[in-house]
Amino acid sequence: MSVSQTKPLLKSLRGETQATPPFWLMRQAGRYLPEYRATREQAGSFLDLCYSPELAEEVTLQPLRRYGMDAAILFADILLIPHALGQPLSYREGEGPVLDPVRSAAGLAKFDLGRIHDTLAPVYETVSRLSSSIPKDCTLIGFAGAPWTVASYMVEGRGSKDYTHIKRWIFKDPEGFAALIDILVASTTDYLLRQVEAGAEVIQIFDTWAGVLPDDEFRKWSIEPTRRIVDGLRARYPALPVIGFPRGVGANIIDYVKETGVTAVSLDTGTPLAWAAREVQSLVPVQGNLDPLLLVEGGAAMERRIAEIIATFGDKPFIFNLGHGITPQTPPENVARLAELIRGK
Ligand code: 1CP
Repeated sequence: MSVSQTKPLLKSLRGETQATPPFWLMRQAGRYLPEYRATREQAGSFLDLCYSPELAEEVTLQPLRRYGMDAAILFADILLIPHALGQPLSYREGEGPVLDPVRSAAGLAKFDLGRIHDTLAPVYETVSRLSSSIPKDCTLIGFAGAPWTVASYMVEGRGSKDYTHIKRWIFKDPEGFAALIDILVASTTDYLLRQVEAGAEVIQIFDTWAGVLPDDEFRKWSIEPTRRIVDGLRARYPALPVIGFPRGVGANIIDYVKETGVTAVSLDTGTPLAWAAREVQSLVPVQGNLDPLLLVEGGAAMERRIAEIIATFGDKPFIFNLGHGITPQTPPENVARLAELIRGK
């Protein structure tokens, strides 16, 4: 049997139940690690870090050296696509990403689909380096944001609390907004195909802000664009495992799983465990869903919840993860404890 068929993460994604579930953590590389902060400083800006294959490879490997996760996730960001399309982007200390907002169909003309790979080439180089430098049982995950979530930053110009501009656009001018989604479906599909060509073994699609959509708009702006991307990937790579993360969508996660064609789904913090085991894990392998703030807090409360999550999902195909990304204030020793508990040590 080849190594790739025995990797624990790939086994779960193929539908195998394992005594010890594989684990990785969303945003596992990042500011909670001192060695990340050092490399980030060396790189200069955050974008410079994303576009420096050597340094992006290094920060991807950092959490693996400490905790031996079962997956490495490419170090990049979901906003590289708007950047590569030509939308000015910067990351400001303490403020997160800032973009020149686009708020009408007329603003889309400046986006140039033909040239995105000139900008994104260093990301493919990072993937290619990682595919030979990660440990042999570790699985390499490539990723992108789902069109809706990426569009939310492109339209709002930053992280938002109320999503006023993007929501008014879909209500006022759905055809115009669909043109933006079309650009994102095409560019994201291409971007992910190149990551797979370079060595990514699994793709995760982050729809972090899917839960902002009203129920009757969810299919059109989250499910459909994701389905088109999954179809585009499978046309070239029929067996490619794809993990979806439609955050905050409640019971609509069932339609998401049935209609997008994802291989597995990542559950957010609020998803009831027993409900998800019955209604979702009966359809596909699940990943999740420890509250990242419980990882910050640590101690008995964290240990209890980890045990509960494993007890609920562990008897079917399962990947342990957080319910959202790790936060910068996480004590590294709590991550070590989490790894110990999952591995049963
Ligand atoms: O060094 C720094 O100060 C920058 C912080 C940072 C990091 C470490 C940003 C800016 N992006 C990243 C890396 C990143 N982003 C990864 C790869 C690292 C890994 O997982 O180990 C991934 C997968 C992402 C994905 C991402 N970026 C998402 C989806 C996942 C999620 O957490 O919801 C989103 C929404 C973003 C946008 C973004 N980029 C950066 C920040 C601070 C944000 C969030 C802004 C907001 O809260 O709205």
